[in-house]
Amino acid sequence: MRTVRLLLLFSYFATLAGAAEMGRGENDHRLVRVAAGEYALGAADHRFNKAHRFKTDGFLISDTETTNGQFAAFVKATGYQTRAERTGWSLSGGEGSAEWEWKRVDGANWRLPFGPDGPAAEKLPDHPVTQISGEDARAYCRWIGGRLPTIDEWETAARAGATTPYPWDAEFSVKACNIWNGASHLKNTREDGHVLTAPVRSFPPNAWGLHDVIGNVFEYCEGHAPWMESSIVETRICGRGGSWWCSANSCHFYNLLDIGSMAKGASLPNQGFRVVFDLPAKDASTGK
Ligand SMILES: [Ca+2]
Ligand SMILES: [Ca+2]
Repeated sequence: MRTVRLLLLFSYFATLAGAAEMGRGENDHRLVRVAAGEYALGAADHRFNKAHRFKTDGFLISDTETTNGQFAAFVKATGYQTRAERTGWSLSGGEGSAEWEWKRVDGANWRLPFGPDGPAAEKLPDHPVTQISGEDARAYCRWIGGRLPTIDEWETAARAGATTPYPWDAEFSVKACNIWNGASHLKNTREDGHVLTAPVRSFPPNAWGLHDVIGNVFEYCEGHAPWMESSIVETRICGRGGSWWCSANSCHFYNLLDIGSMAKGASLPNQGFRVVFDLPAKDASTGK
């Protein structure tokens, strides 16, 4: 069934022209096609993500972070249990926390990202799924026939042709994405309208139709950040774009340049992912 539906999807894309077009994929993922080509990434003045060119044969990428509803469908179909469910706890935190304060919360997992006293994912099907480890995200991607984006694929799709630090401009805009508003995590000033995660597509998309590449949840990516020592490559997984938890005075990675990382077995309430699908060989060779 999945093969047939994906073939139909690819046929649909083959009739379209342009750098990025939208189609519908498995499990209600709306997919943006990134055309084959060479893209300018990084910046000359960035400490780690230097200006460089990235060549791709093209790929499809979901227009939003994977949602609670989509992850629930995966769990229903497979019986999958996340690492946090197996261990019985995860790290969590929110308003009222000290900077960088993640506490062990018993019972916190993707169903209850802040533990039994917090909001339930079941009631928030259009919010991004969180409290999943890098391995949990990879398991979802394998199930659906896709994979996580690489660091450079993510930046290509997130930039959508922009050469600025943000998809919309060179300057940050508080109304353009969901990050942490306020001088500290003791109090959120709520300027962007969301304290924790926001429903996907709450903010305007980038030029190719991707929502929330900046903010909402960090997005797992494959590959090694330039600053990663070989000794930690096997134990960590990269994340990009910042999240609802990121503020100007703490984790300021809500931009197109910075590359974060975390222990690949860990999970947090601000970490999620989007899915990439490779194009069939014939499409990749022609770029159509
Ligand atoms: Ca916010
Ligand atoms: Ca995001």
